[in-house]
Amino acid sequence: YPQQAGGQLPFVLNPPFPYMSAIYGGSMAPGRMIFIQGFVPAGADRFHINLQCGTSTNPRSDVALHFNPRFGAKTCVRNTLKNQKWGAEERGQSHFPFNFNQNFEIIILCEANQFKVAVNGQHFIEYNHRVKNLNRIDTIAIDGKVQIHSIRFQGQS
Ligand code: 9QG
Repeated sequence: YPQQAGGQLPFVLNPPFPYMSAIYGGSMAPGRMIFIQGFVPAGADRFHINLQCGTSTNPRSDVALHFNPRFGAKTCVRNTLKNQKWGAEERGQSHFPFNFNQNFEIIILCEANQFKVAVNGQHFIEYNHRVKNLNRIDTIAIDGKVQIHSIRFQGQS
């Protein structure tokens, strides 16, 4: 992979955790994908992947996509944080694709009007953009009870 100004690479192996980093290429854009490979430890309660608008914790940056598997409820909550307030949660799902002691691969694809999320090679959910200016979505953050093995960025804008 070519080294970019700033030293960022489109592939990160065994990233520091909790993880917060710039989205490779600058921001989300239609056609861009993020591949996240990880592992759910036994007894995990929850983890989340945030695609967000900056790195600020106080006040909190807007979160365009909060993707939040919860193992108690076996539900994957999706939401957006705007002006430090959560909106309406989306919880619809055909199945809960995560299990204790199992590896997973999450693919987040950005399209013009929505994100599409696949888990383990199978389409899982769509999420209509609530942060409409995709240029603002420049940061990925991951936290909670999960191990992250790799993060890879793909696709041109
Ligand atoms: O609980 O739900 C998603 O709608 C909240 C959680 C919050 C989100 C949110 O407390 O958790 O999952 O970033 C957060 O604030 C996290 C850790 C109604």
